[in-house]
Amino acid sequence: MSFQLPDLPYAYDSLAPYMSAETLEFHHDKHHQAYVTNGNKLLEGSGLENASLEDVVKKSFGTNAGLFNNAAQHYNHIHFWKWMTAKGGKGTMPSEIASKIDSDLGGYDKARDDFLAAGAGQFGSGWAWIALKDGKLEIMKTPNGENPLVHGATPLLGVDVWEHSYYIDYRNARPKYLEAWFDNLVNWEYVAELYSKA
Ligand code: MN3
Repeated sequence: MSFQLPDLPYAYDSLAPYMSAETLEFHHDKHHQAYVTNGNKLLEGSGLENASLEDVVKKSFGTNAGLFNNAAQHYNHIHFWKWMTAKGGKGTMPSEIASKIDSDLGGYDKARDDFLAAGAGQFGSGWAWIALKDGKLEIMKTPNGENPLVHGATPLLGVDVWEHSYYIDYRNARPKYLEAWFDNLVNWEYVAELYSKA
């Protein structure tokens, strides 16, 4: 099954001022599109043409770096667009995921601190995550396109800390981007939906 670029689930200008239309135009139309285009070229002849995207990610990890990088970034970005919403943030968090964060991550404030620290502390390009592993939430960080799937975990929330995600709006100030993102854009209803399916 070939990869396809999904439409953004909102207008390009709807996440401003926290993420500009210009950032989303480059990030979605150019960067994500490139992962789709290159991933489809590398999928051909890989033996994984009929696998699900999750299986392509897991099976290419450590065996086919080119395909893995593009397929994993395709997977990460499909969710990244849905992990954001114009009316996001703590106020929209469903109670089930709130109590799971309380019991596993020491509450919202500590989870926020640890998630922001993971994002700021990821050297170079990568992602910070809240993932479910063995029934428990964990904060993780990964380099480049790597994600929790290849570490036996299910990603529930992830933030892109590649410079293309914040350089237009925040220049080099990655921590400012992370704070604005976490406090204003996180779509906790989508996190809760992924948790209920995990
Ligand atoms: Mn990106």
